[in-house]
Amino acid sequence: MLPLTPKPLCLGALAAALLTGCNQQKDHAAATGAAADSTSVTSPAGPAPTDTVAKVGNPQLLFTLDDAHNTPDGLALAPNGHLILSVPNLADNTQPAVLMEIVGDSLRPYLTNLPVEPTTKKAAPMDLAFGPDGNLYYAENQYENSKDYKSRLMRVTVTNGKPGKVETVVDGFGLANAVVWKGNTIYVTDSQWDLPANDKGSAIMRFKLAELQRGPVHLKPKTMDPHVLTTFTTTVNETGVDNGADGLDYDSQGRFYTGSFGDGTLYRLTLKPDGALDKKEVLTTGGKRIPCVDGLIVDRNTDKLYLCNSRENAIEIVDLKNNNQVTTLAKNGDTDGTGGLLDQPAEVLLKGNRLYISDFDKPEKNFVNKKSDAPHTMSYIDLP
Ligand SMILES: [Ca+2]
Ligand SMILES: [Ca+2]
Ligand SMILES: [Ca+2]
Repeated sequence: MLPLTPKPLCLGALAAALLTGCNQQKDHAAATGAAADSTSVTSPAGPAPTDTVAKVGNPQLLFTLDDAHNTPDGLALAPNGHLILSVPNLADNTQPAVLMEIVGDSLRPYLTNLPVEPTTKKAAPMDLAFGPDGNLYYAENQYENSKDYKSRLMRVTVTNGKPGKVETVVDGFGLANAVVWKGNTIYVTDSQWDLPANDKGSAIMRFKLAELQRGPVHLKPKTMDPHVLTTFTTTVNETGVDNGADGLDYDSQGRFYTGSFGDGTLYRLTLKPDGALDKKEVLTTGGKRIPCVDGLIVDRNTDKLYLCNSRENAIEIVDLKNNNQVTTLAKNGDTDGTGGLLDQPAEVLLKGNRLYISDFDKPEKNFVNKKSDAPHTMSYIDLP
């Protein structure tokens, strides 16, 4: 893959510049040898980012986004090799949520008219994944807008790489978060699936493609809905966060992994051949205790699990073939994201040897990251 050039020229640029101008600026600069475009702002206002707590690794700047794209989150690899990025704009949701497309080293709009949920009047796309039908599915986090089970699983019909209509395929989630397809089944974490006797609940749900093709599924909140594969309980700590199961992926043996955002517990799930749950284990890790798990991905060539430790502003590697030994790939202090320093990573995606990182930058209490701030950024790390 070609090396990616960070785009400092786009700092603070207007939406129009973000959507159409960054690559042109770069191409122009390259063609003319100009060091900078005179119309661009080259540095953010205010002091340089502090990074006094820790610095491990060397994350690089992938993109700088403008204020209309203030909270990047989910990443999906499309069949054509492009990446799709969700931007729920939860830090400032006066800006409509959108999906964007990463092609090579450029970023462009993909879908800017996502259907809003009728009662919250917001769209809130989180993780996303392409199904075996070639369509794109994304989970919604409406929990920030309503605690009343308004989150959905949505399907974007994709034809020749182009998005078409967007439909609800499942509703009634508390906080739909991560999605992953395995065969003809999509697995979805709900980070706020509470039960009558457990207000610290979360769950993994699963749905067969054929069921989603028959029309919208309506979950039954506060029940063990038949789509629930298994549930979890968050042990609330000094962050006060009770969100549970978050990132989700599976290893080379088909075993699933999820982690709790609120307390950092990592779980391994083994399924029976018929898809029912066989075993649910708490993963014992070596090296360090991870206090918070957001997005994660398993490299099934190596069975190394890469996860976003949102609270500690770090990317951790869990070596599933080596006693779940944890090593920190990258870690920064309280930054604004300038230059690609981590700014509360939420999602990772591996393509080739490049780890793409979304900097969510929307902190909770007692997180290393202290505030949502410009610049809004994506980072990357090229693995050895
Ligand atoms: Ca809850
Ligand atoms: Ca930032
Ligand atoms: Ca920040």
